[in-house]
Amino acid sequence: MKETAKETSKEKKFMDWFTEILQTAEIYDYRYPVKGCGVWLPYGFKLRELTLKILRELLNETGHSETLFPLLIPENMLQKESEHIAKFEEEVYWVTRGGLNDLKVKYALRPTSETAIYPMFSLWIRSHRDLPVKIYQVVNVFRYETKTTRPIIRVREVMSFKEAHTAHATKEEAEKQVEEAVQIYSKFFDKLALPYLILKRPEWDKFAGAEYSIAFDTIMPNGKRLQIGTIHYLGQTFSKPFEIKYEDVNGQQKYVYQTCYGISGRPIAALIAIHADERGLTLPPNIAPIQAVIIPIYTKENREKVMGYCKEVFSLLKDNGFRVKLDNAEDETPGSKYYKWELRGVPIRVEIGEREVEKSEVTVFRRDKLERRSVKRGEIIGELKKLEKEIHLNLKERAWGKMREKIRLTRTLREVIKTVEEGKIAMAPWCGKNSCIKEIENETGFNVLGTPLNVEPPAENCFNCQKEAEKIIYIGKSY
Ligand code: P5A
Ligand code: ZN
Repeated sequence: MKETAKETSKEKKFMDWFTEILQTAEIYDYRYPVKGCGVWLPYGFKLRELTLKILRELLNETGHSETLFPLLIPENMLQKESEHIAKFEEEVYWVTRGGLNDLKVKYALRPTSETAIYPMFSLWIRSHRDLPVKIYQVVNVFRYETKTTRPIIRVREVMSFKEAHTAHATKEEAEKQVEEAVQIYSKFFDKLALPYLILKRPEWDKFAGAEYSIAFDTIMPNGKRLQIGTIHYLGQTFSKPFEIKYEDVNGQQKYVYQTCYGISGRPIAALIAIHADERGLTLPPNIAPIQAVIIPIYTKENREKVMGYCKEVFSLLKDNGFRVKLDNAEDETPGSKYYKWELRGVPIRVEIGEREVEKSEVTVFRRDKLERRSVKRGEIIGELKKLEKEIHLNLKERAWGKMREKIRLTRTLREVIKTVEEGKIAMAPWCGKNSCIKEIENETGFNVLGTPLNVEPPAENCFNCQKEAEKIIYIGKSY
């Protein structure tokens, strides 16, 4: 479907801004000479690492074990499950040569790791006592994306792909695992102060090989949906071709039930775009590489006195577990330092000059609300800890508010189209029949995003066929 010129230029403007800010804030440089590949810069790497740490903790504390599988997948393994290969075929990179020799068996660069992990599951799982298996890995995956590539959002080498894979004795246990994954991912996105919709994807948008897929979607500032995580119930789709069997308590051989779920770098793209303002990024304190930056303001005469005090405050913050930086660069004005760290999203700035030293206090500036206030020296730690919580809460509430503003309840197809064309996401009562909405994607170029879980049927008629509605459906533009 063709986008109108106006929409294209709006999208281009947003992407230009996004690409530019990633670079100037020293997060990610998209100028690498391979399409769809970019470089995580030191500051961005730290942000990525802190984000990863949160997810690792959530997975570890719920009984997932970290593993590491090879990058290469032999062709016959990748092809073992027919639906899976049918969808991934056009996105796979192949290794066909080793040095000077043509390889007898081609190797795929993993586009995801089901077909790397499940042959090993079939060796490891023998008895009901081996179950459940809950593992995850953090790896690079390669997808020869045919849609327009975008920095971090749609790349061909997905870095830090966090994928979990589980195996269970029964369908019930596997579906319980899906629920646990929904809880884990909800907590994860809450910690990034990201708003989300949890939607069951329509039949035609399921993961390759899944019985059903549940996705976390957020809405970018330009109104487009960005999928930031997915959870798939696989049933026995893979366990049968891969022969992943166990002996139950009665000595019978049974196929396991499986789930898998994954998150890429997209949440970082989302939190950068969603929390940003005209001055640049605003990072939630729990993942900010620098949580507080101290800026000394001095003249030739009082330099030593001010710097001495700054160093004391620096040590105080450091000793109390803050990720703190004292910006003591000589050749920059305080103003240009403010500008630099605001752009990079440092949530708290501590300004120290003659006045602060004399009064034994500091001036604290919060990045999210752009507000300043004085804090007594003896109260710095308590106040800054409190402030971090306030900033997190404010960012989270502001972002949820902005997302809600972008969703509109619509009752007719005309309203749906109007809403989405205005750059919003439409929410509509729907009869629940795929045949009713199947053509909408082709006719409008919009995406059917899915239905929310556990929502009562609305007492209204389907926006399209006017029959009784059974579900709510979300429709919008998407990355
Ligand atoms: C779940 C983990 C899977 O691959 N296998 C293992 C399952 N699901 S998925 O939906 O295909 O991908 C998981 C998440 O990765 C993000 N993603 C991408 N991010 C950036 N660039 C890409 N090219 C890309 N492709 C997928 C999506 O956010 C998805 O939720
Ligand atoms: Zn209908």
